[in-house]
Amino acid sequence: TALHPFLAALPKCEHHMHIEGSLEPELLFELAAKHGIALPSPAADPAYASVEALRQRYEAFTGLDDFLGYYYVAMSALVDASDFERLAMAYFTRAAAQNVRHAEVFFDPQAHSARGVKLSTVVEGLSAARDRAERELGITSILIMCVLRHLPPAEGVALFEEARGAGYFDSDGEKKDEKPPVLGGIGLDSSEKPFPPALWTELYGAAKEVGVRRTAHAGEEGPAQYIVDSLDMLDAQRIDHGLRSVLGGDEAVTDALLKRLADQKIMLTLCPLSNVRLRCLESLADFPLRKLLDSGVRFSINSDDPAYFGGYILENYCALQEVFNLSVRDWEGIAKGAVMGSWCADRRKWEIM
Ligand code: ES4
Ligand code: ZN
Repeated sequence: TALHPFLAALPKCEHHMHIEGSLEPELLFELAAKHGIALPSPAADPAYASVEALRQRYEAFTGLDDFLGYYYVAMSALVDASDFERLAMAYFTRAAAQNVRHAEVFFDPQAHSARGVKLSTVVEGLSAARDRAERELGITSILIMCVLRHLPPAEGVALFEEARGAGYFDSDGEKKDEKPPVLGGIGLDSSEKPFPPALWTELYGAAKEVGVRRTAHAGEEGPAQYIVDSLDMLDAQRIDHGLRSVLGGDEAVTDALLKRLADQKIMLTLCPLSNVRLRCLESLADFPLRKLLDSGVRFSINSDDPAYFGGYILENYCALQEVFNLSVRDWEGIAKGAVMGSWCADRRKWEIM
């Protein structure tokens, strides 16, 4: 697009990307070889025959759960702290090259502990990358620990208590003597539909009680009511995706919800290329960008799982621009909203703008 250089140069913030979702097929095969980990045989699934075959399979996801199958298999190649550091540095390097100045990054500890990889190993690798990225690339970041909603709620609560007990959260009232805290919030991800927000009240109550910031995936495949419930029952301060709040469906729910999101400055972290690849949208033309802009709801545009969905943040910005042909002022407004909705310190926001 004609605006490509402008969109590339725009100082950007990203709030919705899963670091495990930035594992490119090349690094996946390399790390699997390093650790002698067997991926599914090409006889069982031809997608694992080569980097190219895997990439091609990623273009044919039938929905969220189909994608998640590949996502969880691929992360079996992440074993030691240096793997997580490499993974995250690869993302930060690509993000910084696209003028991302601040990134809020999800990770899924339960997908690793299920394979015997400890929370401390994951946190050690990711926080090393976080420190290096700030020093070497000038990109700041916040790590957000996600709980997998397809697992029992009690296991999510136990994970939260483990992280809190280790002093990992940067909330007020935490002990900050030994090592500096490294986690800036919690999130809720994985398979959405049969796992409603009501299951997660204890986890979110515990996080709120100790001042830990809270976001949650809602309204990706699930209904608009899940967004309402994430606000009412979980006191979520941000909504990941939230697509169903703007997409129509039950207008009695969505009209009131949009007004509430705008009034309370709840940010939606949207992921257009993800929505198309996971068939939440038939095509990008159905992405409700105009309605979002007109509604006054704060939102950001993000990559979700860039290695799987056809691009990083700039590819998401550019793909929207090709379809919607927005003005420079529209884009400046979107980028500014993303800065303002970030969880970094106010002084960092002024630096970025
Ligand atoms: C995810 Cl796109 C999406 N939705 C829900 N959970 C996820 N984990 C990684 N990507
Ligand atoms: Zn996501």
